[in-house]
Formats: sequence, C-alpha cells, structure tokens
Amino acid sequence: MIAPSARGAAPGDTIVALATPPGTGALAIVRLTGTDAVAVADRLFRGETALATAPARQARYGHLHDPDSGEPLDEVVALVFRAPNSVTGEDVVELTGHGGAFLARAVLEALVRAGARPALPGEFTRRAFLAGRMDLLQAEAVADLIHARGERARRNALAQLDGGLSSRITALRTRLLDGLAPLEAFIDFGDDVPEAPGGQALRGAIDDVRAGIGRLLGGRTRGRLLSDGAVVALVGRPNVGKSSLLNALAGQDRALVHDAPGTTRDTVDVEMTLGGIGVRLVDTAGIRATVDPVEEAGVSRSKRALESADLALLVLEAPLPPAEDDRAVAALVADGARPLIVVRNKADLGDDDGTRRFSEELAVCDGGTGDALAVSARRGDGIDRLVETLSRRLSEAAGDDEGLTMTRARHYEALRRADEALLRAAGALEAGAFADMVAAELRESLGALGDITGDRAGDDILDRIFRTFCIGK
Ligand SMILES: Nc1nc2c(ncn2[C@@H]2O[C@H](COP(=O)(O)OP(=O)(O)OP(=O)(O)O)[C@@H](O)[C@H]2O)c(=O)[nH]1
Ligand SMILES: [Mg+2]
Repeated sequence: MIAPSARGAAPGDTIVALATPPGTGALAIVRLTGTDAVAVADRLFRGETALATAPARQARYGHLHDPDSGEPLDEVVALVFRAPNSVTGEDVVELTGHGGAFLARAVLEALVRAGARPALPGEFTRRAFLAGRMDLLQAEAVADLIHARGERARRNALAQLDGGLSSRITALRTRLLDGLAPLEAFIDFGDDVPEAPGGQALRGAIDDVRAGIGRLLGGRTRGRLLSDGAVVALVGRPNVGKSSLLNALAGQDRALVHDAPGTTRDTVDVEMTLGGIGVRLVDTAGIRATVDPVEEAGVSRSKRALESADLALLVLEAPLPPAEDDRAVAALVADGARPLIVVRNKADLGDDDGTRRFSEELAVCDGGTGDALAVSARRGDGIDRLVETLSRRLSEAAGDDEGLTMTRARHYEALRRADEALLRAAGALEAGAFADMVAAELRESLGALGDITGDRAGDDILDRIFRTFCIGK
C-alpha cells in the first residue's frame, strides 16, 4: 500500500449513489462518502439520535424525511463509518432502505438537495485508490470481479484484489532498487567510492527482474481468456452437422439446420461458460470451393472466424470416408496456431474406418491428446464427453490456478516498457557505459513497473480506468 501523500489529497466533496442494482429488490443501499457525508444524511435522518453522534459501525434505525417538505420517505437502517476507517478513507454513510426503483430515486434526489453530488462511475473506488486504501491493480480487480464471466475470472480477480499481483510487482521493484542503490551512491558520491559497483551483482538483478517480467508476460493469453472469454469456432465442409452441433452444445435451437449443403452463410454466435471460462461458440459456413458469390463470402467469414479462434472444433461426418473438402479444411485448422478438437458427427449412421483414422491422425498431430470424438448431434450421443473435452482444453489454455494473471492491455504495455528499459540497461552495462546512463534506464524500468500499480497515474489514466466502472462502485 502506498502512502496517500504519493497520490495527492483525496477530493472531499460529498458524493452519493445507489450501491445496489437499480430496480425492485428486497433492499436498496444508498451510500454517501465525503467530508459532509454525515451532515448531509442527518438532514434527512430522524432516529433516536442524530447520526453525527452515532457510534461508528453500529446500525441505527430511523426514518428518512424530505429535507424541504419534511415528508417521510422511507424507513432505514443507517451505518456510519468515520474517516479514515472506511472504504474511501472518508466519512461514509450507508442507508439501507426498502428496495423500490422509484423510492431509491426519491431518496437519492433528496440527498442531492441536502448537499451531496451524484457520484460518477467508479468514483467510490477511485477515492479508495486516492486515499491509498488500494493500488490501481486492486481497483481494477474490483471492476473485474463485477464483470467476471466465469469462475476462473472471478477467482483471478479476487486474488488480484487481495494484492497477490501487487506484491509480485513490488518484489520486482525491490530487486531492481537493490541493484540501483549502489549505482546511485556511486553517481552521487563517486569521489569517495574508488570504483563503480560490481557489474556482476547488477547484472544478476537485471536478469532476475527480466525473468520475472517474462513470467508475467507469458500469462497474456491466459489473461485475455479470463477477461474477454474464449472463442471456439466450429468448422468443416458443408452439411457435416456444424449447426446441429452448435444447437446441441448450446441446448437451444439457435442456428438453422437443413439437409442442403451450404445452409449456413453468416457466422452464428452463442455465449456459454465452459471450464469456468466465458466462451463464444461460433458456427461457420461450410468451407468448400464454390462459385456462388454469397456462399463464397460466407466461406471467407469462416476462415476469418477460424483465424481469430482460441480453439477450433473440426467437424467430420462419421459414416462417410474423408472427402477432398475435409482434407482441405483439415489443412487449414491443423496449423498448430490453436488447440484442435476433432469431432466425427452423425455417428448414429455409422463410423467409417478411414474417417476414424483420419480424425485420430489429426488429433495426434495436435500434441497427441487424441481428442477425436464420435458424436451424434441429432441424438445427443457423446455431447457430454465433448463438453467435458472442451472444458478441459479451455481450462488448460487458461493455465494453472495461480490466480495471478494480468488481465489488461495496460499491464502488458507497462511490463514491456519495463523490460525494454532493462534490456537497454544490460546493453549499456555490457558496453561499459557511464553509470548514470545505466541508472537512467533502471529508473525508467522502475517507473514503468510503478505504472502498473498506479504510483504515478495522472487524472487522464484514472479517468480512463474508472470510466468502465458502474455508478455506485
Ligand atoms: N443422422 C444424423 N443427421 C444429422 C446429425 N447432425 C446433423 N444431421 C443432419 O445433417 C444435415 C446438415 O446439418 P447442418 O447442421 O445444417 O450441417 P452444417 O454443417 O451446419 O451445414 P452447412 O451450414 O451447410 O455447412 C441436416 O439434415 C441435419 O439434420 C446427426 O448427428 N445424425
Ligand atoms: Mg450450418
């Protein structure tokens, strides 16, 4: 955690927002934070005592009245948190009332008339950050937690909120500072120090930190899978049953199925969760050489969908021997660019030996996992096993459960800057450059690492990050 002084004083004006989802519910919580939070709430609150004299963190029962007309608004339980022992580091009041959309709006509006300002998206979390209650990685984890699209993303965000990732960045910075300190001493007091500090120790520190950065950079795919979800493309020649399979996997009649080859033209998406990861399953047009310009456009879309997929599901037709078109599609998917699962559909009509061998060979060239499954989209045979296999492969692609994966492009960009500066520092060291040149690169790298936790984040960066939050967070 970084001292508040490093980030400037928190703005003290009092803001208010609904902390629970808008709409009708059992309860609605309205939250105020700021210097006047208690005074503003007291303009509406009538209970045994005023909130100004209420002990912190103890529920107080009372009623809210309109500050102008005195008309009763709602029955509430009020909680007061006093600075600095609150989530924002300021005085905070939480008013829990009955959950009605209109009611909550009336209370909010009355609190604004009593002197509060409606909060901007993410403004509560931003104040927590400015007060040094959390660093930027943790603030982002709050947003990630709310928007988590699967169990793994949720776990990762929670670990990030706990500061797991922050302490990793801090450890890298400490190691770098240890290397930099003797160098700075030499630059400042060179006259009293006969020789530049040993390049060996510094080199060791640079190598260690670069290795640590490399490990974090290696989690990029994993991070993207967690935050954006995975794209799984169903590909194959026309009429093998891709659309039928999409419907079977999604458990709904989503894509048009027909016995005429070339039925699907546009890609069709279904969102689902597999292996704890949000998945967009994409059905594509059957791939074959065609003279029909519309079908041809569909085939191009299929190829594009395949290129951007994280996993390909190649569909073959079990009862028939492999066709020329099957081999052509197989050549497209088996390029090692992404994991591949081969499915032999229509197994209810038979399982051709040639196609079985062909599918197994393809699956083996994908790393020998042998994920070549016989299924029947029509009867539902083998669909459970296919879901299991998909979940396993996606969960492998999302990596182990360290819960310490960076999920944002911002993080990776900063890591890359830190690494490039270290590379330059190592080069300068090697070339016997002046100590202050090496030190400048090390400081640059330290700064870039600090950007990840938000040590020198300006308003523009904070605006961009907190804009994606909901109001009330
Ligand atoms: N017997 C049997 N027929 C199936 C099965 N799956 C699909 N079919 C039939 O195969 C035909 C083609 O199915 P689609 O799902 O439209 O095939 P597609 O691969 O999406 O075809 P295109 O969109 O033209 O590329 C339809 O008549 C389906 O009813 C299956 O498991 N068993
Ligand atoms: Mg189709």
